[in-house]
Amino acid sequence: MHVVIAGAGLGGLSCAIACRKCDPPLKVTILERSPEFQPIGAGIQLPPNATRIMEQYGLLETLKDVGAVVMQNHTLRRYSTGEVIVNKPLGARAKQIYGAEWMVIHRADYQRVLLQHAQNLGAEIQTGAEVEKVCLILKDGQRVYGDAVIGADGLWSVTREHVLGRPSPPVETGDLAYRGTFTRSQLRQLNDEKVNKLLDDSNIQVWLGPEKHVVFYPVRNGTEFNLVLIRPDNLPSNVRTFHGNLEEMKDDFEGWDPTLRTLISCLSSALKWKLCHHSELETWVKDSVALLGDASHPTLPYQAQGAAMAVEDGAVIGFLLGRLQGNPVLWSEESGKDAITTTLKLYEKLRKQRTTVNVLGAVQARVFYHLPDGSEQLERDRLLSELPESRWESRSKWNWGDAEYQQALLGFDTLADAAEHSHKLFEG
Ligand SMILES: Cc1cc2nc3c(=O)[nH]c(=O)nc-3n(C[C@H](O)[C@H](O)[C@H](O)COP(=O)(O)OP(=O)(O)OC[C@H]3O[C@@H](n4cnc5c(N)ncnc54)[C@H](O)[C@@H]3O)c2cc1C
Ligand SMILES: *[C@@H]1O[C@H](CO)[C@@H](O)[C@H](O)[C@H]1NC(C)=O
Ligand SMILES: *[C@@H]1O[C@H](CO)[C@@H](O)[C@H](O)[C@H]1NC(C)=O
Ligand SMILES: CC(=O)N[C@H]1CO[C@H](CO)[C@@H](O)[C@@H]1O
Repeated sequence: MHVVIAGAGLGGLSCAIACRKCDPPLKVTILERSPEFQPIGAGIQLPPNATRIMEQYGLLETLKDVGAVVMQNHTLRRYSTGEVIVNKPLGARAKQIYGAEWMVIHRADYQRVLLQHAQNLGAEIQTGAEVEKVCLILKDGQRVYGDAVIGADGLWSVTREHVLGRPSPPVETGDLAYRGTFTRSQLRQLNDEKVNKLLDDSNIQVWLGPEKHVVFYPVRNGTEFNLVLIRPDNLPSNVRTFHGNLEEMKDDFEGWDPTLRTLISCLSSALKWKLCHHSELETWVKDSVALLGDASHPTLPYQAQGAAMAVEDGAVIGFLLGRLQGNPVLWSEESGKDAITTTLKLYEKLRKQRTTVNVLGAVQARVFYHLPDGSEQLERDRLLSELPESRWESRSKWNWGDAEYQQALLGFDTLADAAEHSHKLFEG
């Protein structure tokens, strides 16, 4: 079976690895628009169920070798003082409860590791190959054939248009993100005791304020740090990314924790990203074409699940297509088309409900993160500060603090789920 994947982002590469890991492996061709892989992006989080997939790919140690850092706590702070509202322990607890650690990494390092692994396993990658129409014809006129085509071409997917039969651009959320990084030595030079403390903790630090929040964590084994500032969108609607204006950023966060303001002053550049998402698409699959990742369910990044969901999607597709290829009754090159559609429809069914919960959860997280000062905010901070540091087994009005919600989000075994639900299809 030949699988053609449009897009060598995190989701597309995960899909390629899963397809090559099947026994026997599927033939995989990845078409990537960019002429070369550039170290684009900043920090990205790998919550437990993404690290779990990486463990199944045998890549956990490799990721650590290129600088992934295990997070010990998720710390929420009050924007104006930096005072800790609550500290949710991750570290050994994440491993114990969700079966895997919570890590952070630079996106470029993550992509490089997945790319290398996909290539080592025999996936073929064509760069400078921009998919224009799904049949598949490349911009330079070349035609590519595949038994299955996976649209892993991200937020502004063209395969999405093919699947839906009409344009369906992502929807502006009203928020934007500034993203920048600095080196440890840059921050050390500040000689600021509070900044040094932040550098020494392996924590995801979040400052919560009205309409805005800020996230800070290490990448590249703590030699660099990632800062994300979220605020109401003020980019024109046709602009997706733009150079951040450092003066504007300082003004935006006037009155916030002086330590945070010190960090912002230390940035030498930042990119401004419009944050888009999509309410549930009516379908992800048309004939032998399926969407994954940001092409099918772009989300606000407030639960750190965008890349995790993409990686999980890819793993499930590879698993299911591998099962199909291994079933001589269902699959033959001449008669397999319908079976591919049925298999991809099963993928859609398995993944759609879960990713919808995440997209909506991220919208709820926005409300939670951005409460204006006042009684509701005081109530939030009080409820959070009462959560028991070590146990975290209780319910909460807010998903972030709700043990049951977090278990459903992070403790879900998507591959076991796929194995269970594909049994009927493949074993009859
Ligand atoms: C450059 C970049 C930087 C990012 N940085 C961060 C970050 O720092 N932190 C964070 O949390 N999230 C970041 N994200 C978003 C996060 O990576 C996504 O939520 C997640 O990776 C979804 O994965 P995906 O594979 O669906 O899409 P993406 O990772 O967006 O990958 C899509 C891929 O498809 C390629 N492509 C697009 N159109 C075509 C076409 N027509 N033909 C062929 N190829 C095409 C793109 O070049 C890209 O390689 C970034 C995304 C991108 C593209
Ligand atoms: C990461 O940094 C620590 C020190 O902070 C060091 O002991 C370790 O060897 C480093 N790991 C890698 C893979 O470079
Ligand atoms: C981080 O979490 C660990 C346990 O996971 C705890 O012992 C430690 O005190 C926490 N540190 C900080 C700085 O929050
Ligand atoms: C897909 C995946 O790896 N899921 C894991 C999520 O976490 C649970 C533990 O709660 C594991 O059992 C799953 O394997």
